[in-house]
Amino acid sequence: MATFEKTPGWLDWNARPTKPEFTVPPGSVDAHCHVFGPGDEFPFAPERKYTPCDAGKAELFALRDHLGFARNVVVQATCHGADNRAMADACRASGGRARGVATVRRGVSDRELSDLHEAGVRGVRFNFVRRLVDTAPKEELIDIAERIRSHGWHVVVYFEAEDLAELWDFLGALPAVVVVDHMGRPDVTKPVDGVDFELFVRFLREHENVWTKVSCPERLSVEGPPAVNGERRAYRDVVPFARRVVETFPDRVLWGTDWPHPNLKQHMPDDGLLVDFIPHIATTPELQKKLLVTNPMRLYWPEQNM
Ligand code: 0GY
Repeated sequence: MATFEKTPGWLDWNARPTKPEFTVPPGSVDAHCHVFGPGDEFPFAPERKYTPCDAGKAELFALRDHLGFARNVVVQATCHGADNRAMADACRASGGRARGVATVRRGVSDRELSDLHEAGVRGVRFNFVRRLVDTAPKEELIDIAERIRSHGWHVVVYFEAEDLAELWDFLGALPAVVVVDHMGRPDVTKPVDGVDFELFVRFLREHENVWTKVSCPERLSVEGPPAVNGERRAYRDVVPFARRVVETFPDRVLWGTDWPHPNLKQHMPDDGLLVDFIPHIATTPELQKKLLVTNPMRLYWPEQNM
């Protein structure tokens, strides 16, 4: 019997994704994905806001191979709080083919940080999305950002578009590379050159240490069509936003599947069809190589000097 009961209405990941038509460049990195448990081995955190289905490292690595990727960046999911064991275990078991992004609290010891680094962790995640976490106070986050400097780690941040103005000064002052999840979650029903998205583009333009993931069209899309039932031109309403960012900041963008896709309510994407979204937002082999290989390698495997 499973130890944990899933949040009602939970959508499980797709166990039979199609093969993408788009062939990703050799050495491609899925730079945003998670592991969930399995709960019997790595219990979910008491402070979690949702309880997912299990989604372990073996299934993640099988998906990596099926989609044609070489590497993963496993981002600590909020359902595990600051207990990084499942994520670190996946990194350790990957044979050097996965790096990680951890969640840590202020009391984290130097020894714990060193152990995480040794497992493959190269960043911490600061989460400002209220439905997912009770966000830590900014002084605590500044403290953590200082502590990770000696390891050369970066900071991954997740926030909603309406919070950017308030977070601008705080994020802009972080003493590290800052990677914004999912383009800061734009409202794609608004114009791509409208005030809101312009603010996000300006944030990247004015801060050369800020990168972003052009990921999660399945969360941002309003009109779709979704990446299901063979749809190879999915999430067309998100394309102009992601394409603008890729073309404006080609050296500061990352892409990831977001497998196993927590908290989706309407549909679960077919990850093969999701990969077919990539050539619509990175339209040349040069842009595709930067997005999928050169940029993530610079950030997560800098010693390999691509
Ligand atoms: C994502 C998005 C979400 C969740 C998490 O750690 C998480 O729980 O990141 C979300 O619900 O929007 O990037 O996986």
